[in-house]
Amino acid sequence: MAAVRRVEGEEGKEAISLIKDGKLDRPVVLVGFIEGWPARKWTPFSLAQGPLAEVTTSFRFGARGSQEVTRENDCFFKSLSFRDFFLWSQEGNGVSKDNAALDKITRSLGGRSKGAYWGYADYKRFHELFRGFPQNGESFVDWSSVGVDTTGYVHSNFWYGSAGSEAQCHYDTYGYNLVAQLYGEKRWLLFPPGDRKGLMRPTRIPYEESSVFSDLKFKSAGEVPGGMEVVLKPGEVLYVPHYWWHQVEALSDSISVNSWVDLPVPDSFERVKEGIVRLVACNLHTKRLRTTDEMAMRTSKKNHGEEEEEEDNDWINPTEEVRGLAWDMEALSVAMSDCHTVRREKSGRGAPRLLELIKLHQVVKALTHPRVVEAAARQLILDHFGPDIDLPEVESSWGEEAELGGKAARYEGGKEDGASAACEAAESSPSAKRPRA
Ligand SMILES: O=C(O)CCC(=O)C(=O)O
Ligand SMILES: [Fe+2]
Repeated sequence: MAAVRRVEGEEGKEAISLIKDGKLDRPVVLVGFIEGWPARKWTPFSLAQGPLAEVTTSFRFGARGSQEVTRENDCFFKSLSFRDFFLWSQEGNGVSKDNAALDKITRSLGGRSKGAYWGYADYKRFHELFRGFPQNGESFVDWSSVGVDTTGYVHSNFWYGSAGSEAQCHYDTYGYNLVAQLYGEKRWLLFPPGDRKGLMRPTRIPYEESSVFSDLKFKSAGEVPGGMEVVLKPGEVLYVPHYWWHQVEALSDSISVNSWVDLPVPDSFERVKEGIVRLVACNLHTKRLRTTDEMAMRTSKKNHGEEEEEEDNDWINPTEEVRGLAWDMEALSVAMSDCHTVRREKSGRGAPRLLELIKLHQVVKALTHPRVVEAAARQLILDHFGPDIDLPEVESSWGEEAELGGKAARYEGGKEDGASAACEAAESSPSAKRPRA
């Protein structure tokens, strides 16, 4: 198992310029670049007494030291002010003599105390927490010190948890990630992109936009070839390259801040993929599948005090908003259009694409393509019966070349199909309009 390299000074600057050029494909820790940040002085105490004292947000609580994966939907969620969370997290440290206040908070958490549980305000958008502060709190950090172009708006996220708080192994679909550790220490296990050896068990359940989870909890980075480990210390910035898996655990109370830096070309394709995943995860839902008769039956059973059958639809993370099919279709349409535009810009062929709403039949057509169905059927059978089941030869009869590269065959002799010709025409239309981004 390899340790993540720490670089500082000139070597650090070289790493930053490689990151900017998209040429660094290994995680690295940048040391000594954020000493000038106002946020560098943050402690749980200074935040809970200062800028965040009255700010209330949702904290999630999980059992400490669990050997099993703690999925977000296994956690207990509770809205608390940072002042109250801080008080809870300091139990036994002699910070407060106000035992009645602490008891009240612990009771509101169903008796969960800091000895047995961790609590975590994770993935909080700066602009939601630091309303009323200069630049919505962005003035506390300065990502330009690690090479980020801050001429446009840069989004930062805030993570504050008590010792033991953890993030299930996952990768983030968009951009590369810079993580500044401001207080306390966190242990990061990092694994290379993909899943060549079938060791990662990727899943979109629980569903959360842009997070691909692993169904596994890893004990060490050595469990996967190419795995790396680092304990991130205050003042250090971790670079997580695009698509790298990570599992994170706070070794003490911890505050960190991160920013995902866009990578326009891959991100635009990821957005289309995310659009499809959302469509399936949020609309193929038992509640939606139920017929009116079944609904009436359930209501009658409930009224007669009969036990409710367990709902098989708890895979949507509490942090996700279910918006409905029409919204999801529009989001997919926007993603498709942006994907086209970004690729045209890259190839120097200009002209943005007119936003054309994707039709449901197009999605059904894509998802029921024999190649896609074959892959889905394999996955379903494997997930359900385990790896010992005999499946047809892995080699698919739906060759990548024939299908994905079918462009060559279909466009032979400069003759394009109707749909493409229509979209070329649409591009030159002066009335191109785009709904909300
Ligand atoms: O610090 C954590 O708990 C997780 C952070 C993370 O997943 C990220 O920055 O992408
Ligand atoms: Fe992440």
